[in-house]
Amino acid sequence: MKLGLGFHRDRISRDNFRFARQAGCTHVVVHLVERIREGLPQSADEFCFGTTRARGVVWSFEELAAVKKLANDEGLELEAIENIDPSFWSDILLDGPRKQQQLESLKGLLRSMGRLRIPILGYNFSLAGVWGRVHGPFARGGAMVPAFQPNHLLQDQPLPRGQLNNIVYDANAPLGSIASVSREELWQRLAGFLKELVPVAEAEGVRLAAHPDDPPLPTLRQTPRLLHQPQQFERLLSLVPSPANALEFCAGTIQEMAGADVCEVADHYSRQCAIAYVHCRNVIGKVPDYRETFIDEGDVDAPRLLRILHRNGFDGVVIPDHAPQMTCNAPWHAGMAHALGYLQAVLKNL
Ligand SMILES: [Mn+2]
Repeated sequence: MKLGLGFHRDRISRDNFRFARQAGCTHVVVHLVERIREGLPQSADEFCFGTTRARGVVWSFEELAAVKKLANDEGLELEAIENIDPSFWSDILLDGPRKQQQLESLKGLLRSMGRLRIPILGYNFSLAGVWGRVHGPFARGGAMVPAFQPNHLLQDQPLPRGQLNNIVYDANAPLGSIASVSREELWQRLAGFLKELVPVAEAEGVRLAAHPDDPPLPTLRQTPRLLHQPQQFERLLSLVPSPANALEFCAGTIQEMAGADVCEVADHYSRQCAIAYVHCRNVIGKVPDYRETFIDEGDVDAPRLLRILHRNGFDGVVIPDHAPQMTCNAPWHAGMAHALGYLQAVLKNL
């Protein structure tokens, strides 16, 4: 198993890649969605991640090549691109008129990734996305982390038009909320997406890796969520059986699922070789009331989890996903260094 670190676009830099290498990483994962806070429409609430700068034009071969080169220059491999910009697939998620055009663009992205040997595209087939969490000093010693707290009024706030995955992709969208969609219809949309993209991914040697819905509630913002219970991964995998139809195994989100034991889930899906890569973070509690924690405490027994994955032959990349922000001049870096040191020790002693 290999150690990696994930970077949002604004953290992709030579120094940060060097930091990852120094902390023992051999791999990196990048989020390329460029989110800005300026120009947010009135419909955006306090949880909104921002507006995307992309206008539906997928990341170019040259852009991906530059990120890969930066990683390689620092002795790192680029393992995955994590998350699809909402402007790339708004009509795939919403079944809009530009769906086919967007599918073709995403096939182009997979071809670029294949040429560059970037092995994984992580995605979250979700309308509301990661939304509604509060940030506070809820972890050990008052370290800052996200938490989710029961609030039914909040959870039912409708999803405004022009927003998907908790990002504004069309700041000029008309007022009002998105058209309602049934759970089965959303499964059909996911099936359509996979039927088009999985064969291309397979031919290119790229794996599509589905992240579960975080928070894992059955519905959020009046929209259904498809991956909020572990057995739903089975349905996803059976839609288009292929090594290229795989999971982004988020230990934290899975442990947050009602009734789920993340070690059992890891055992089940790693036996099927369905796991493309792992987010290893920790959490206390379950939906609708949980908070993130340091990797060494909480409900996920990370050493046991990683031993199970190892025993079942998983040899991919593990990244910390999120880590509590520690009180110092570099809260993100300190939190990640702590998580990476812990994971490195566990991986050396499997
Ligand atoms: Mn995750």
